[in-house]
Amino acid sequence: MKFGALDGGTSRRYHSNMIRRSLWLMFVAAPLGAQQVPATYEPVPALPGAGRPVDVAATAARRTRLLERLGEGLVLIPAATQRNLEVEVLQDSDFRQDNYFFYLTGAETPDAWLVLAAHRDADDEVFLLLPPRNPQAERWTGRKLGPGKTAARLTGIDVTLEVGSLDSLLQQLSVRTSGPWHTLLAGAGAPGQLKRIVQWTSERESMLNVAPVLDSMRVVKDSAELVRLRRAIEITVEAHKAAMGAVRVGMHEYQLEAVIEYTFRNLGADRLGFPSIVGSGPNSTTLHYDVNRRRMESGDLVVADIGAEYGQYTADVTRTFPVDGRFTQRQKAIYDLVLATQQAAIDAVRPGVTVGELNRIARTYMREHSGALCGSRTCDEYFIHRLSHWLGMRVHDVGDYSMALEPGMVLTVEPGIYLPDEAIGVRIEDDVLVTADGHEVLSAGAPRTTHEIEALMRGSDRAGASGERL
Ligand SMILES: [Mn+2]
Repeated sequence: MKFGALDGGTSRRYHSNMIRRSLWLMFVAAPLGAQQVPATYEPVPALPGAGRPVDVAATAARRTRLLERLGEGLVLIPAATQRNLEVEVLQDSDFRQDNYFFYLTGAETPDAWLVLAAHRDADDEVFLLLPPRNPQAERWTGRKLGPGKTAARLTGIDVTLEVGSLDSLLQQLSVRTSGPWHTLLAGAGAPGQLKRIVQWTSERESMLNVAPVLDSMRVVKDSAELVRLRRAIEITVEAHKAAMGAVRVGMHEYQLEAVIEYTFRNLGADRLGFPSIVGSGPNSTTLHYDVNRRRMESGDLVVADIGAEYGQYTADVTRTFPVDGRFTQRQKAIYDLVLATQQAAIDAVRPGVTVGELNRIARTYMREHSGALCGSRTCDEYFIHRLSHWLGMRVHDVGDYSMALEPGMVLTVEPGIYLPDEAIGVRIEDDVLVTADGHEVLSAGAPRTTHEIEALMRGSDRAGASGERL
């Protein structure tokens, strides 16, 4: 597999390179320009894509496509900014790159800028501006990607500059570039970046928001994106199997959450795509319940709506299973209606169909097959959320929901029925890739029918099962 584990010799080799490099630096007394990189510099595996190779042909193709769409003009994309752990008292210390910046560069460097210039009669230009490396700071933060040959090689962007030269670069480009300037007018997080953008905006006749164009590109995933998304989903599927195998009467929801998130991390997920929802009994009917503190009882259903993030892409898969390993007749009847509804919608996924049509197909199916299951009303009245959302670098990914499906789009299909009076909530969610002639269910590895779920749970040595076993 392309993104396999890094070979074991990496760290030692890195270490000896560090020593060699330090010695080399001692002999070169002349100050190194920030753009010069010692010839012995070798890439650290953690750069720039968290230890994973970046498909530089794919990121280059995305930049080219963007510039073709725009025709002429300038594009400024700021990276996410490094947060201050001491001041902001963060729960999670890790840096996460801005999705747009990552989409176009594959680089995880904070406080960087990407500048693209589309010319009508000349070749397009691409500039990556990076903070200069600071050996003192790197003793604390670890190796960063500074401007230079390594950055050029790892990102596929030939011209790398220091961030300090951003204003002068823009000044030069404004002379020889016609057409409007584009940037991310919403969501450019850092106050400093925002201030600069506002300043440039006031100096420009037109400053357009590039997000809608990028969003329309991001909604169709290329093959490099799908490699990462598939891995995120694979990891999430494993976590569901682990959760079904581990759940016991008397366990707390947070213990099941721990099994899930242990599995994520153990299989190389970078972080959670969103807070894990582990809702048992009455909590199974709360759509975004993520307190996860209840003790699970015999007869409960538990809804686990979870997603690992891998290489900036997140999965989103939901399974509902009985805490004691067996669905009651009533639970099975509700479950089977949700399952058949989901199948009806999945069967309809193919190019040309819209998300709105899928939603109608699902609701109609559920209504027509409700019988007396939900009392005097039909069950679709208890299906209180939407059927689908786009999936990608965000769990509710960018993209226009009125678009007809195209190959490469990835959406969730997730009907549910929630009956608070009976403490029964059932949601089944899968991640579906639109293909040229239909679809592929990327999360198909997670047990989905009551039969498959009960079989897995039976096989997980439940003799004398109790929470004390954990
Ligand atoms: Mn979802």
